[in-house]
Amino acid sequence: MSNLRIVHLKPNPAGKDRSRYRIDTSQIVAEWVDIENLDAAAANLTGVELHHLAYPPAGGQARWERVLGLTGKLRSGTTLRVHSGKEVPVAQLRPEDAQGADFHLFAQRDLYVWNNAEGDCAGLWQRDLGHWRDKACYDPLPPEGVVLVRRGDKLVPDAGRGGWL
Ligand SMILES: [Ca+2]
Repeated sequence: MSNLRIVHLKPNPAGKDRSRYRIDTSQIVAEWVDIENLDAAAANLTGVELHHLAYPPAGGQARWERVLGLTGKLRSGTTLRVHSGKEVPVAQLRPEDAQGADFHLFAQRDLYVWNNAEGDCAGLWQRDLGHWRDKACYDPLPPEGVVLVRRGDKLVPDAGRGGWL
């Protein structure tokens, strides 16, 4: 089993426009998740889907919802960043959204993905084999502008610069 791991997630970009009717492109791509291949060999991404927990508008039980399907291979030790929103050139990303990843993919929908109020989980579903490659969750109300980092099964605010990354 390969070691494909959800390592960082920025669910609540700084300065986000909270109107549901005006989507700001530079804000939406500032929401992202990093997937790293920690294995010594390349990881095959074909058949792997990124999912998150969606909550019905009327309330009730959260369910897994597909964000997008991945394809291709991820080389050993490299990181793929999946941004919410439609594709923009990497040069147009803010520095903090461009740096720290080797490859950038976009969910290609004008929708924020990662829940703020309810918290959320990121999951890598291996569709053809019917099992999870990895899963990690964060608590409700993540701080604005903060990159959550992986600790065990959770994504949490970084306790201190440099110590863990
Ligand atoms: Ca969000």
